Amino acid sequence: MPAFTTLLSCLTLLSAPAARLRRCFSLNEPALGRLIGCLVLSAAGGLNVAQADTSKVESYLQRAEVQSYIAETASKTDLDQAWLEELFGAIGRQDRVIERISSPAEVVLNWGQYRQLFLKPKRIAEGRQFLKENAEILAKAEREFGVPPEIITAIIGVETFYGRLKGKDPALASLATLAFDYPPRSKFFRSELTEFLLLSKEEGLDPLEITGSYAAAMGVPQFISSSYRRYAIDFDGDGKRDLWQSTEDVIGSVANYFAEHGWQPQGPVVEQVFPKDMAYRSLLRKSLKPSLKAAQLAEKNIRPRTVSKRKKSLLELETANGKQVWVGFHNFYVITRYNHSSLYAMAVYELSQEINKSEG
Ligand SMILES: [Ca+2]
Repeated sequence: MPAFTTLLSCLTLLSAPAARLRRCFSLNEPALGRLIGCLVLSAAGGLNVAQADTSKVESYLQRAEVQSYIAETASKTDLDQAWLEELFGAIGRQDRVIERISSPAEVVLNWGQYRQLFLKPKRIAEGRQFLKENAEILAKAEREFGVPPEIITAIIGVETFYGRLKGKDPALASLATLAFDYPPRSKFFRSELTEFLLLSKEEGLDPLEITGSYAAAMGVPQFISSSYRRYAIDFDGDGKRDLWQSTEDVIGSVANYFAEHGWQPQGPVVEQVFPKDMAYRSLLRKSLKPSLKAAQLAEKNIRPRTVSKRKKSLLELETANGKQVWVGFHNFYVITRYNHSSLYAMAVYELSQEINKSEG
């Protein structure tokens, strides 16, 4: 039932995996656009997602550019040429990855729709559970990195539904496909491919066994390879950084990621404001980076209750009931370092607030 499989994967896409949605936004490829693509595929008889294209395609080792990549990588790093040849001989192009990264952006979700996807009762309830079960580790992470338990939990909840949906695409083949068969982002993915190979060697992992999102975001917190190498930590002290199995490593690594990106302990995140007129609109900026001083906001009659000396940003979010206006503080910007989207940061923040409330 290939069509059914495809449809199922589409429905899963809508109901849960932030990992995929996240990629939708960070790679400028809205979820609904992809959903529509999926539905068109399934209506047409589709392709079997579960058994994607490995049998008929040529291996990457047969390609001249891959051979030069291997030679170059073996000379620039301490990765062994024969090992690389063996790996690339075992993998081929993943058409599904190309389809997913290049499907057209037909519909963009507004804040109201995006919020609905992530602020469901189940995700909130499981977040409270996660917070309770991991209270000690989360407290330790807060002591060491200054990042509150509910923010770490919300990231994990939005990314993979607390580790349940970590992605099933073969990471090496996906990265090779994006590096060698997707020219618009080949530079970035070639670099990630090398990072991935180095990571596998450093952590003693079999590159052919590792799975992740189609863009090879991996483990419970969905770190891409370069982030894994740079920011993952061994928080349970067993000598390995394991973002698949060790909840302690996952919590410590997310906290470390935030600390390294400048999270301000006890700092404000975001506050809704209620302007009386539209004058604020001249302060809206494309960039996520905070650039506004309190005086500039006050000039347009925006006076958040939260006092912060650091620069702020102003957000205008669409919902079914009209526009909302929010002031984003420095920590809001830090959340967007995890995924470059203000909607993502809003979802993480609101989920963190919800799971922090006591039940009932
Ligand atoms: Ca560990």
